[in-house]
Amino acid sequence: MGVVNVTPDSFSDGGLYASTNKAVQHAQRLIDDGVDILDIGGESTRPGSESVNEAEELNRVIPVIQALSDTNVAVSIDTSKPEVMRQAIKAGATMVNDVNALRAPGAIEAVKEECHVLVCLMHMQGEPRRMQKNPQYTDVVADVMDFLRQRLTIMQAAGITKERLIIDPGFGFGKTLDHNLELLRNLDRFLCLDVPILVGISRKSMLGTITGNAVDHRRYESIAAALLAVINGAKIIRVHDVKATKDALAVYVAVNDVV
Ligand code: 7PJ
Repeated sequence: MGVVNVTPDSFSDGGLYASTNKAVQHAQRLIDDGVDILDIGGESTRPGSESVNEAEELNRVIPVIQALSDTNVAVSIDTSKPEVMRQAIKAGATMVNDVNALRAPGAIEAVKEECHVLVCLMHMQGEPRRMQKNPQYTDVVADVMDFLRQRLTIMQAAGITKERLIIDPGFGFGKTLDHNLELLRNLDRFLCLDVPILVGISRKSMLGTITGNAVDHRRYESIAAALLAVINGAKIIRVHDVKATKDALAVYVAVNDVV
């Protein structure tokens, strides 16, 4: 899965049209690099970030999804807002990636009748603005597991079948470095939930804490983390550097003769 952020560049006055174009061009580059899923996001969920209103988020992501709807890669919408989910699906998205695990009122209803749409349920403690203030767990693996198990049960009770569901422990979302490492080390324990595991660690601050590198210089540590996640059971890896990650994982696939 390749990350496509649609956020206006505050340093240029190109406006929305320019940011749409830039995002589509970036997506095209990821397609050339061999991406399987494009994850389109119009609201930053980085620690400390403020939320974006619905109209603005729609203005950012819908034109990009429309422009990508006739390519042959899957399009995922990274949002927590039900109306954004609905319109993104109408525009051609076949996956909803929600860092809030469909907890917003109306979110389950927005996706449940769309039988062809996959849903990624991510664990997050708190909300982006304050989540890194003082994250606490009794046992991070058990706590995240309980949350995801509960969400999976709620989804299936609402009529969203298991084949449509994906889980994600949510690296960096209300977690210290130790919490993140504990989750990565024990990722295989989530296999018992019997749905594919998605992992997003690419360029995250947990990697910067380990290496001391700034966000735009975390390629090698991102690839190492991606490889560890795959070895420990992840099926989908959300990354910025698609080509580099694919090349690294090709060695793993060759050695293990898996697909
Ligand atoms: C994730 C995400 C992640 C899923 C972001 C960033 C923060 N969606 N969206 N998993 N992270 N499913 O990329 O630094 O880890 S935004």
